[in-house]
Amino acid sequence: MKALLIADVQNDFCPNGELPAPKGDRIVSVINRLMNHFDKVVASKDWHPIQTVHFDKWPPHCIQDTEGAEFHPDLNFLKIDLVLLKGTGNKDDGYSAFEATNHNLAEYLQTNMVDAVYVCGLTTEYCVKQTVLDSLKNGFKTYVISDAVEGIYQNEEDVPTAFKKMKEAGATVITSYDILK
Ligand code: VGL
Repeated sequence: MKALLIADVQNDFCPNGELPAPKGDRIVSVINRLMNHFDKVVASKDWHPIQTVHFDKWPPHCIQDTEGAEFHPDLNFLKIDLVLLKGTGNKDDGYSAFEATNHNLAEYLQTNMVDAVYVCGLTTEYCVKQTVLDSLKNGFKTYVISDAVEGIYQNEEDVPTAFKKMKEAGATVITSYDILK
């Protein structure tokens, strides 16, 4: 079974949000088209309390129950089977969807006989990268959909470096075309 794992396609990571990927909203229509091609679709949300050590490093973003923490309004959330909340404590960064506190993602995937995980979403250098690395550690065949992710680009080289690390760890980089064709 194949799962699409959508990382953090939330308002605060999109243009006009508190911690935007400059082109974050570009990937929403791509992701919507991909959803029908998978047995399971899971989506993570960064879901922070107002006070957290995470905000020592970052401007406050994706605060629980705020507009900024909602999915981008165009994301087809009706197709999402499971929503994972991460970064929910005040002492964790929660970059990886496998650190979700409301569900055990690895267990959910195993229970549903998923052997291949396809990761897309925001942001390439943080949540996407960390989720891909954890997916590999959990033994899943792991793909990154390169035109369905976007970065924050604090530093120009962070995105290429993230792709390099994911590949070195064993991830396969593909495009949405490889799935939709
Ligand atoms: C993220 C930067 C800061 C992410 C979270 O989920 O990708 N990026 N906090």
